Amino acid sequence: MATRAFIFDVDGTLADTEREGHRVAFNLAFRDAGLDWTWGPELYGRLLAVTGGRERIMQYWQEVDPSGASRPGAGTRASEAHAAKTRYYVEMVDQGKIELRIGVARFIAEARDAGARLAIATTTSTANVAALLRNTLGETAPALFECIATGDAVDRKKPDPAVYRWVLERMRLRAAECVAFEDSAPGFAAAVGAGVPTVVVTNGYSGAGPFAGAIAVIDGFGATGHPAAGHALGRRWTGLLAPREVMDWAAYSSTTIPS
Ligand code: XBP
Ligand code: MG
Repeated sequence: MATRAFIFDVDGTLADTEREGHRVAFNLAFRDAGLDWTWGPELYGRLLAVTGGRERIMQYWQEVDPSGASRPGAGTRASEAHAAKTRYYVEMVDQGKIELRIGVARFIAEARDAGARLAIATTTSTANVAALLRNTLGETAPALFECIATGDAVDRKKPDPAVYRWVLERMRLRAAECVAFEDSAPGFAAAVGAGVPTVVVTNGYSGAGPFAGAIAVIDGFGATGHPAAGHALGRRWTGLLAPREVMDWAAYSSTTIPS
């Protein structure tokens, strides 16, 4: 089936937001809340297995102080810390501290030229996505995406496929008519769980997967002077990722990936 749309994850895929963005914002919020917690890069990498910032806070709280985490009011405190974290994160993005990954803007422009419909499926909040898009791709950037599905839109976050199903429903597309771009094991599980053929674009936090069934696992989108590399359809691949090439990969792999 021909690819008609590309669905992008945000955190870790469009931009390396986690280590120097979300993590730093969490720590600032903890300080303000009088919580004696500091999430270093390695600990944060482990906590990324829990998707959603508020959920991540509660998971950590349960680990380090189970009785405190079970006390009345703990949930409200976590929500308040998470809201403060969002304010810090948006401030950092507004200050231009987070850039898109190399080659993302090029790929998006080429995808539009190729006639692909574009969407976003992310765990993070609408506020965070809006800030990132307007500060990197410009004020009109949200209009590039026909559908922006965030963690606020669904009851169950990734690795649950709900956010992808939401996008497919809104766009009236079948899973096999789309290709998703994800950077993490929970994100990959969400996309594949909805039957969407997926390209994994790894970063420092991606780990080894499992990414079984991905149509490609590559380390970036690639730009002139910065070729990406990895595997596609089981073969080594290097270069600048092109939308047409991704569409070809998806067509070729459609016989092996269930949809
Ligand atoms: C990203 C996340 C998010 C961010 C924080 O997952 O798990 O929780 O780390 O966002 P994905 P919030 O890239 O798979 O969508 O604090 O706004 O929840
Ligand atoms: Mg991600």
